[in-house]
Amino acid sequence: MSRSWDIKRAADALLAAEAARKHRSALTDEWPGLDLANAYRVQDEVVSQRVEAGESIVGMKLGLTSHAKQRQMGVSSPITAWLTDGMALNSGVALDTSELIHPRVEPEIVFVLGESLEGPGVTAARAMKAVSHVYGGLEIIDSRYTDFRFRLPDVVADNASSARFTVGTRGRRPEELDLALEACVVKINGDVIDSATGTAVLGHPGEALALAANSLSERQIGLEAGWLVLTGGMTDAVPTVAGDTVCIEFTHLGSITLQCA
Ligand code: OOG
Ligand code: MG
Repeated sequence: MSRSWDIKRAADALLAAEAARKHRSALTDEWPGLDLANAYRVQDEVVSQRVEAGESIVGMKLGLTSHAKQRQMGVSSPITAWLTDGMALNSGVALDTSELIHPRVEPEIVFVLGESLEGPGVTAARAMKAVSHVYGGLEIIDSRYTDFRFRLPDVVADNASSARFTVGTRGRRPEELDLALEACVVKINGDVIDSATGTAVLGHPGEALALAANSLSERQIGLEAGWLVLTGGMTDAVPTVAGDTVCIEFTHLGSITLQCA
Protein backbone atom coordinates (compact mmCIF):
# COMPACT_ATOMS: atom_id res chain seq x y z
CA MET A 1 0.00 0.00 0.00
CA SER A 2 1.23 3.53 -0.75
CA ARG A 3 2.18 5.78 2.12
CA SER A 4 -0.80 7.72 3.43
CA TRP A 5 -1.08 11.48 3.06
CA ASP A 6 -0.75 13.99 5.87
CA ILE A 7 -0.21 17.76 6.22
CA LYS A 8 3.59 17.58 6.17
CA ARG A 9 3.77 15.24 3.20
CA ALA A 10 1.40 17.43 1.17
CA ALA A 11 3.35 20.61 2.01
CA ASP A 12 6.63 18.89 1.08
CA ALA A 13 5.15 17.72 -2.24
CA LEU A 14 4.08 21.28 -3.15
CA LEU A 15 7.41 22.81 -2.10
CA ALA A 16 9.26 20.14 -4.09
CA ALA A 17 7.19 20.85 -7.21
CA GLU A 18 7.95 24.55 -6.85
CA ALA A 19 11.69 23.99 -6.31
CA ALA A 20 11.93 21.61 -9.28
CA ARG A 21 9.66 23.86 -11.45
CA LYS A 22 7.59 20.79 -12.25
CA HIS A 23 3.83 20.70 -12.12
CA ARG A 24 2.16 17.75 -10.44
CA SER A 25 -1.27 16.17 -10.20
CA ALA A 26 -3.88 17.64 -7.86
CA LEU A 27 -3.46 16.46 -4.26
CA THR A 28 -7.14 15.51 -4.12
CA ASP A 29 -6.55 12.93 -6.90
CA GLU A 30 -4.43 10.99 -4.42
CA TRP A 31 -5.89 12.34 -1.17
CA PRO A 32 -9.65 12.56 -1.84
CA GLY A 33 -10.34 13.13 1.84
CA LEU A 34 -8.38 16.42 1.89
CA ASP A 35 -10.89 18.93 3.26
CA LEU A 36 -10.67 22.72 3.52
CA ALA A 37 -9.57 22.76 7.15
CA ASN A 38 -6.65 20.44 6.41
CA ALA A 39 -5.92 22.30 3.16
CA TYR A 40 -5.40 25.51 5.18
CA ARG A 41 -3.12 23.52 7.53
CA VAL A 42 -1.06 22.49 4.49
CA GLN A 43 -0.94 26.14 3.38
CA ASP A 44 0.26 27.18 6.86
CA GLU A 45 2.90 24.43 6.82
CA VAL A 46 4.16 25.55 3.38
CA VAL A 47 4.50 29.11 4.62
CA SER A 48 6.10 28.14 7.91
CA GLN A 49 8.77 26.25 5.96
CA ARG A 50 9.37 29.44 3.94
CA VAL A 51 9.68 31.44 7.15
CA GLU A 52 12.13 28.88 8.56
CA ALA A 53 14.13 29.32 5.37
CA GLY A 54 14.40 33.07 6.06
CA GLU A 55 11.37 34.69 4.43
CA SER A 56 9.05 37.05 6.35
CA ILE A 57 5.30 37.40 6.13
CA VAL A 58 4.31 40.74 4.60
CA GLY A 59 0.57 40.26 4.26
CA MET A 60 -2.24 38.20 2.83
CA LYS A 61 -3.94 37.80 -0.51
CA LEU A 62 -7.39 36.83 -1.60
CA GLY A 63 -8.00 34.51 -4.50
CA LEU A 64 -11.06 33.85 -6.62
CA THR A 65 -12.88 37.06 -5.64
CA SER A 66 -14.06 37.92 -9.17
CA HIS A 67 -16.54 36.09 -11.38
CA ALA A 68 -13.92 36.18 -14.14
CA LYS A 69 -11.48 34.21 -11.98
CA GLN A 70 -14.13 31.89 -10.53
CA ARG A 71 -15.37 31.01 -14.03
CA GLN A 72 -11.85 30.58 -15.38
CA MET A 73 -10.82 28.22 -12.59
CA GLY A 74 -14.17 26.46 -12.07
CA VAL A 75 -14.05 27.23 -8.35
CA SER A 76 -16.63 29.52 -6.81
CA SER A 77 -15.53 30.54 -3.34
CA PRO A 78 -12.95 33.17 -2.40
CA ILE A 79 -9.91 31.97 -0.47
CA THR A 80 -7.03 33.52 1.48
CA ALA A 81 -3.30 32.87 1.30
CA TRP A 82 0.01 34.19 2.62
CA LEU A 83 2.38 36.75 1.08
CA THR A 84 6.08 36.76 1.95
CA ASP A 85 8.91 39.13 1.09
CA GLY A 86 10.41 36.33 -1.02
CA MET A 87 7.50 36.75 -3.46
CA ALA A 88 7.93 40.53 -3.84
CA LEU A 89 9.29 41.70 -7.16
CA ASN A 90 10.42 45.32 -7.06
CA SER A 91 8.92 47.48 -9.73
CA GLY A 92 11.24 47.60 -12.76
CA VAL A 93 12.83 44.20 -12.02
CA ALA A 94 12.32 41.63 -14.80
CA LEU A 95 10.47 38.40 -14.08
CA ASP A 96 12.74 35.40 -14.65
CA THR A 97 10.22 32.95 -16.10
CA SER A 98 12.75 30.11 -15.86
CA GLU A 99 12.18 30.21 -12.07
CA LEU A 100 8.50 29.37 -12.58
CA ILE A 101 6.37 26.59 -14.09
CA HIS A 102 3.65 28.30 -16.18
CA PRO A 103 3.18 31.87 -14.91
CA ARG A 104 0.04 33.92 -15.41
CA VAL A 105 -0.46 37.60 -14.56
CA GLU A 106 -3.40 39.30 -12.86
CA PRO A 107 -4.27 42.97 -12.22
CA GLU A 108 -5.14 43.57 -8.58
CA ILE A 109 -6.07 46.39 -6.23
CA VAL A 110 -3.73 46.33 -3.22
CA PHE A 111 -4.29 47.73 0.26
CA VAL A 112 -1.72 48.72 2.85
CA LEU A 113 -3.22 48.53 6.32
CA GLY A 114 -2.69 51.47 8.67
CA GLU A 115 -4.17 49.55 11.58
CA SER A 116 -4.87 45.95 12.48
CA LEU A 117 -8.17 44.38 11.46
CA GLU A 118 -9.74 41.32 12.95
CA GLY A 119 -13.08 39.60 12.37
CA PRO A 120 -15.70 38.40 12.87
CA GLY A 121 -18.37 40.93 11.95
CA VAL A 122 -16.18 43.22 9.83
CA THR A 123 -18.14 45.13 7.15
CA ALA A 124 -16.61 46.64 4.02
CA ALA A 125 -17.01 50.13 5.49
CA ARG A 126 -15.23 49.09 8.70
CA ALA A 127 -12.52 47.33 6.70
CA MET A 128 -11.83 50.42 4.57
CA LYS A 129 -11.19 52.46 7.76
CA ALA A 130 -8.18 50.22 8.43
CA VAL A 131 -6.68 50.96 5.00
CA SER A 132 -4.01 53.64 4.91
CA HIS A 133 -3.17 53.48 1.19
CA VAL A 134 -4.36 51.86 -2.01
CA TYR A 135 -2.02 50.77 -4.82
CA GLY A 136 -2.30 49.16 -8.21
CA GLY A 137 -0.77 45.72 -8.24
CA LEU A 138 0.25 42.91 -10.51
CA GLU A 139 0.27 39.35 -9.26
CA ILE A 140 2.13 36.51 -10.97
CA ILE A 141 0.49 33.21 -10.10
CA ASP A 142 2.02 29.82 -10.84
CA SER A 143 -0.06 26.83 -9.81
CA ARG A 144 1.99 23.82 -8.85
CA TYR A 145 -0.73 21.68 -10.51
CA THR A 146 -0.78 20.53 -14.10
CA ASP A 147 -2.69 22.95 -16.36
CA PHE A 148 -3.90 24.90 -13.28
CA ARG A 149 -6.43 22.09 -12.75
CA PHE A 150 -7.47 21.82 -9.12
CA ARG A 151 -10.35 21.56 -6.67
CA LEU A 152 -10.83 24.13 -3.91
CA PRO A 153 -8.75 22.27 -1.25
CA ASP A 154 -5.88 21.83 -3.74
CA VAL A 155 -5.58 25.52 -4.49
CA VAL A 156 -5.91 26.44 -0.81
CA ALA A 157 -3.08 24.02 0.05
CA ASP A 158 -0.99 25.52 -2.78
CA ASN A 159 -1.15 28.97 -1.13
CA ALA A 160 -3.57 30.09 -3.86
CA SER A 161 -0.98 29.60 -6.62
CA SER A 162 1.15 32.45 -5.20
CA ALA A 163 4.48 33.07 -6.87
CA ARG A 164 5.40 36.77 -7.21
CA PHE A 165 3.75 40.17 -6.89
CA THR A 166 4.60 43.77 -7.71
CA VAL A 167 3.02 46.79 -6.09
CA GLY A 168 2.80 50.05 -8.04
CA THR A 169 4.54 53.19 -6.89
CA ARG A 170 1.54 55.54 -6.73
CA GLY A 171 -0.28 55.13 -3.42
CA ARG A 172 -3.55 56.93 -2.80
CA ARG A 173 -5.61 57.46 0.30
CA PRO A 174 -8.76 55.34 0.03
CA GLU A 175 -11.10 58.32 0.40
CA GLU A 176 -9.59 59.91 -2.74
CA LEU A 177 -10.98 57.15 -4.98
CA ASP A 178 -14.16 55.32 -5.85
CA LEU A 179 -12.65 51.84 -5.90
CA ALA A 180 -15.74 50.25 -7.46
CA LEU A 181 -15.12 52.44 -10.51
CA GLU A 182 -11.31 52.24 -10.54
CA ALA A 183 -10.48 50.61 -13.88
CA CYS A 184 -7.55 48.63 -15.17
CA VAL A 185 -6.44 47.66 -18.65
CA VAL A 186 -4.15 44.65 -19.20
CA LYS A 187 -1.80 44.91 -22.19
CA ILE A 188 0.65 42.33 -23.43
CA ASN A 189 3.19 43.52 -25.98
CA GLY A 190 0.97 46.55 -26.58
CA ASP A 191 -2.22 44.57 -27.26
CA VAL A 192 -5.18 45.13 -24.96
CA ILE A 193 -6.05 41.70 -23.56
CA ASP A 194 -8.66 42.54 -20.94
CA SER A 195 -10.07 45.25 -18.70
CA ALA A 196 -12.20 45.51 -15.57
CA THR A 197 -13.19 47.81 -12.75
CA GLY A 198 -12.99 47.31 -8.99
CA THR A 199 -16.64 46.21 -9.04
CA ALA A 200 -15.33 42.90 -10.37
CA VAL A 201 -13.88 42.18 -6.92
CA LEU A 202 -16.98 41.14 -4.92
CA GLY A 203 -18.67 44.44 -5.85
CA HIS A 204 -15.94 46.49 -4.13
CA PRO A 205 -12.40 45.53 -3.02
CA GLY A 206 -13.37 46.58 0.53
CA GLU A 207 -15.74 43.58 0.54
CA ALA A 208 -12.74 41.35 -0.18
CA LEU A 209 -10.81 42.87 2.71
CA ALA A 210 -13.78 42.34 5.05
CA LEU A 211 -14.11 38.76 3.84
CA ALA A 212 -10.42 38.16 4.53
CA ALA A 213 -10.69 39.55 8.07
CA ASN A 214 -13.81 37.49 8.81
CA SER A 215 -12.61 34.21 7.33
CA LEU A 216 -9.13 34.50 8.87
CA SER A 217 -10.72 35.03 12.29
CA GLU A 218 -12.05 31.47 12.07
CA ARG A 219 -8.40 30.41 12.16
CA GLN A 220 -7.54 32.93 14.93
CA ILE A 221 -5.53 35.05 12.49
CA GLY A 222 -5.79 38.86 12.50
CA LEU A 223 -4.61 41.20 9.75
CA GLU A 224 -1.75 43.33 11.07
CA ALA A 225 -0.96 47.02 10.67
CA GLY A 226 1.56 47.48 7.86
CA TRP A 227 0.46 44.34 6.02
CA LEU A 228 -0.28 44.32 2.31
CA VAL A 229 -3.54 42.77 1.14
CA LEU A 230 -3.95 41.77 -2.52
CA THR A 231 -7.69 41.75 -3.08
CA GLY A 232 -7.81 39.28 -6.00
CA GLY A 233 -7.45 39.25 -9.77
CA MET A 234 -9.92 41.62 -11.46
CA THR A 235 -9.78 39.82 -14.84
CA ASP A 236 -8.90 36.31 -16.02
CA ALA A 237 -5.24 35.53 -15.37
CA VAL A 238 -3.18 35.87 -18.57
CA PRO A 239 -0.36 33.40 -19.40
CA THR A 240 3.01 35.05 -20.05
CA VAL A 241 6.29 33.82 -21.49
CA ALA A 242 9.86 35.10 -21.75
CA GLY A 243 10.01 38.09 -24.06
CA ASP A 244 6.59 39.46 -23.12
CA THR A 245 6.09 42.98 -21.85
CA VAL A 246 3.08 43.10 -19.55
CA CYS A 247 1.58 46.48 -18.77
CA ILE A 248 -1.29 47.12 -16.36
CA GLU A 249 -2.74 50.61 -16.47
CA PHE A 250 -5.07 51.86 -13.76
CA THR A 251 -7.23 54.98 -13.91
CA HIS A 252 -5.80 56.65 -10.79
CA LEU A 253 -3.25 54.15 -9.47
CA GLY A 254 -0.62 54.55 -12.17
CA SER A 255 0.71 51.77 -14.34
CA ILE A 256 2.99 48.79 -13.80
CA THR A 257 5.20 47.40 -16.53
CA LEU A 258 6.73 43.96 -16.16
CA GLN A 259 9.35 42.60 -18.50
CA CYS A 260 9.40 38.78 -18.70
CA ALA A 261 12.85 37.34 -19.26
C1 OOG B 1 -5.77 30.66 -7.90
C2 OOG B 1 -5.18 31.98 -7.49
C3 OOG B 1 -6.20 33.02 -7.47
C4 OOG B 1 -6.71 35.41 -7.63
O1 OOG B 1 -6.36 36.59 -7.62
O2 OOG B 1 -7.86 35.06 -7.88
C5 OOG B 1 -5.69 34.41 -7.33
C6 OOG B 1 -5.54 30.43 -9.35
O3 OOG B 1 -6.26 31.01 -10.18
O4 OOG B 1 -4.63 29.66 -9.69
O5 OOG B 1 -4.57 34.76 -7.04
MG1 MG C 1 -4.33 36.91 -7.44
